[in-house]
Amino acid sequence: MDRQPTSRALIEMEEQYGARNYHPLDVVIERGEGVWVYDVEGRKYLDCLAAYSAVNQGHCHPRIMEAAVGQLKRVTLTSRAFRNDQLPRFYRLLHELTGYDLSLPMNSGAEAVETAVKAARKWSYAVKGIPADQAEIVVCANNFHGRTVTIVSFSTEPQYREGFGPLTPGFTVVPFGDAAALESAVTPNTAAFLVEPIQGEAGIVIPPDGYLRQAAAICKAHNVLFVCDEIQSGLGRTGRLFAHEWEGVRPDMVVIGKALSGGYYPVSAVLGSREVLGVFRPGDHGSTFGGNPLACAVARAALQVLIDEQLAARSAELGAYFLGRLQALQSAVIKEVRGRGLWIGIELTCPARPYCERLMQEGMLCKETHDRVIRLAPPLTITRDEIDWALERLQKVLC
Ligand code: IF1
Repeated sequence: MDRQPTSRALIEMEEQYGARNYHPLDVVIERGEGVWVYDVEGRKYLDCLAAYSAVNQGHCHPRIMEAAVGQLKRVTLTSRAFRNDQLPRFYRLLHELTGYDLSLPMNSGAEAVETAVKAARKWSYAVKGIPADQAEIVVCANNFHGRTVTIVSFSTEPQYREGFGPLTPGFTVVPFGDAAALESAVTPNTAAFLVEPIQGEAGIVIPPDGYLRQAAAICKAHNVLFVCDEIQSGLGRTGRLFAHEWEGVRPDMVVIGKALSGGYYPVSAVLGSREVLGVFRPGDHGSTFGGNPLACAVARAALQVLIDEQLAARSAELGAYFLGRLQALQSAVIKEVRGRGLWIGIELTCPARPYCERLMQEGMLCKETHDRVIRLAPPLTITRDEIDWALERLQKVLC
């Protein structure tokens, strides 16, 4: 076997042949196990990003691996022109776990968000009776829902939109957390309100208590679909199965992804009632890999791990501990520490990237967001001792 190139050689190779659509930290990961990842020189790091919450179950979880390897040996892809033995069980597990009548499986989170947009629009014409092509969807400023042209059409981040026009019309932007603004934005042609219960990319921004309840009530009053994007906030990350549960609301549609596969495979889905997802007729929508047997086998195992290892409860308990200890830090550069469950943002008074680079030198991998926020989102399998290990390094770098 040829010798493994050094990190430096691999970075140069990546820079030479790869499109420059990311600016990653210069750590070249070769192996992952649980909360730990190892670079090509064998250095060990605590992963405090968990691939943006796609690895809630920890890297290479053995139960998910077993399901994946087993399915790999049976059949991986049948297309939806035929049926397979994994999809019905995946559908049933999602129903049993969430109570939603139906689900529609896709691959990436953005594809699931696009699916929810199409479902909301079609529902608004077929059920609500909005005139053809007049459907409006309300979204929040500083949202992040993916990178397709339609989705970036309603982003308020100039970099995500610039140079990708012409953009898709039919979206209205309101301030996040402002229920009165939402009420004012609703018109007779409003099909849906699409929102992250906690905004991830914006920097772990938690809305005022009661906001989601007010939003749900406004949607109900105006016959507008309440749609929660739980791709990052869901599946245990904030200490409940879904972040919206903290406010006791029941969205008309929920969009999930990332940890739905435990990081093994792109798997996403939209959950909804029969009235809403029932608008799709055969041939309306789909994808080559959506609902494939490998994806479904992996997702079933990933969900079972979430349940059996009580990862949501762990996130609530250990997240409260982590947040409390961080809020007690005395640091001249910390402006605010906020979070819910094992999803924490440390907002600094200065750019966060240099601190992420110093934390990397200390063996901890985090990612800055929106320049000044250090985002902490370790796998939900992290232990209290490992949190203490992380706190020592955060104290050393930030205080
Ligand atoms: C990148 C962050 C960005 C998401 C929510 C939908 C999607 C995402 C709430 C789309 C994806 C990823 C995408 C990745 C970095 C990361 C991210 F928010 F997590 F930090 F970009 F903003 N809804 N978020 O968080 O899911 O199509 O990626 O499977 O694009 O750089 P996807």
